[in-house]
Amino acid sequence: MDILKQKFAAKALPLAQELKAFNKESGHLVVGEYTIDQIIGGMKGIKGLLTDTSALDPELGISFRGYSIPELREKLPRIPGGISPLPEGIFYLMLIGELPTEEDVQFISAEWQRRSNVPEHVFAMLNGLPLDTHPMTQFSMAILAMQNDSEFAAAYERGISKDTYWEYVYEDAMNLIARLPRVAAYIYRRTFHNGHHIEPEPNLDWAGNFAHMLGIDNPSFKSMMRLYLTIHADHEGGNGSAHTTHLTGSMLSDPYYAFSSGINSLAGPLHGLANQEVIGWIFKMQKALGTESPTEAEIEQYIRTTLANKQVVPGYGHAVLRRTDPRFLAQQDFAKTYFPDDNLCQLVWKIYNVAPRVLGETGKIKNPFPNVDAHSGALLLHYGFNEYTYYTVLFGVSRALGVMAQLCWSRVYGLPLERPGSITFDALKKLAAKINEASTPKA
Ligand code: HAX
Repeated sequence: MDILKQKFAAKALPLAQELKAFNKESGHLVVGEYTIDQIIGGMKGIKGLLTDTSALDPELGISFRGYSIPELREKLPRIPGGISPLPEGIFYLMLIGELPTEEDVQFISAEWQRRSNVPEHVFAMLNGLPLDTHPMTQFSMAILAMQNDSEFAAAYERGISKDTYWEYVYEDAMNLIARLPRVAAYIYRRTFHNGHHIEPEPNLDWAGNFAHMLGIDNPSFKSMMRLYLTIHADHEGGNGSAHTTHLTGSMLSDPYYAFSSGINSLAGPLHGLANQEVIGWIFKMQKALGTESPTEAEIEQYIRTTLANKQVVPGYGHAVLRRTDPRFLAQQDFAKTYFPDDNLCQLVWKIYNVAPRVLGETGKIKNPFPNVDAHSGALLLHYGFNEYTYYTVLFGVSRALGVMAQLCWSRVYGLPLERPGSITFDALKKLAAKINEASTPKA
């Protein structure tokens, strides 16, 4: 058993016992109530999932094991002389529940390098796909194509005790995360660079090696990628990609199946694909207005046109957040520090000056502030990374860190399959009538 796995076992096994005892003692306590609007409106606000890796506060934003993004930018280990945290560190924090040391992240970097070999058949499968296959489709298919390597599926087939599920899920999670940069870079190079692939560099960290294989071997880009892959890693358990991964995994589908389905959820324009949509929307706005640097008045007009056409302004709004996303602010801070004069970043900040007021005036958009996706494309474009239909794959590579750490916890906790109940419209109407009748004073 590797050292990280030993630490995880030492931390998680006693907590799994504690959770069982806690549920026995406190399982009957009522946590909250929900409304018909929540049933119809996507269960928002109903606390129905157990997730330890991160927590989301509507006002404060995401915290990972209690640490905010600004704290993590300061406290997580970096490469020597580096300016951004290493994603290895956030994975350690989510898995173990404590801040890692330099040695902890070095161990994970080395371990992911060791496990990073991608089977040839995955590349052959990708090469068989038309070049216009969306990068997210390619990504999801490549993850699924690795499923035949699942140690969990093989062990389950042999017959294993429930108590050991987590051990195999851990191995799959580590192998899967280790392979993703190679797979994702391969998709990028085959789709946009005539299949001129770049060999991995074994001495680099996970994000640095990914940047290298993408073909943007620039130290500042590598720093940006380390930050990018850290801040997109997790957003508590209820978001589309985390929830889908959890749900699929709860059926004891192995981590490859589970993560591939999570990626399919991330590919939706209301979720991760919004990072591609934002840049598409900005380019359309620049074209429609005939300028690369529209004024705030022109931006306002374009937002109003978007709304009048019954389309969303991508990068704005959130199902939980009610303030500017700290992940947006971290990216803005990076750009303001390292390339304050970048034209597109300045345009993103100008939109931020205008959009919250205009969206707020509609009276129906619950959160008129920007989310993570409003900024990320502008950072990438700064480095000439302009193939924006690829951007959601970057998000997906990062999201693996959170959902795989959580999957390890779900199996060690022995969480059962997720299976909420549903209700018909007819039954809901009858229920509402009964509640209304009971609350109407008798004449
Ligand atoms: N532009 C226009 N209309 C918006 C809007 C926006 N940015 N955000 C919300 N609305 C609309 C909704 O479509 C909804 O309209 P209807 O009542 O006509 O159906 C109404 O305002 C109320 O929505 P809400 O309760 O405020 O928001 P939801 O929880 O239903 O949806 C979304 C949250 C993020 C999906 C939504 O804000 C949206 O569509 N934003 C644009 C797409 C986007 O940026 N998605 C990425 C979100 C972050 C993420 O997951 N990243 O991966």
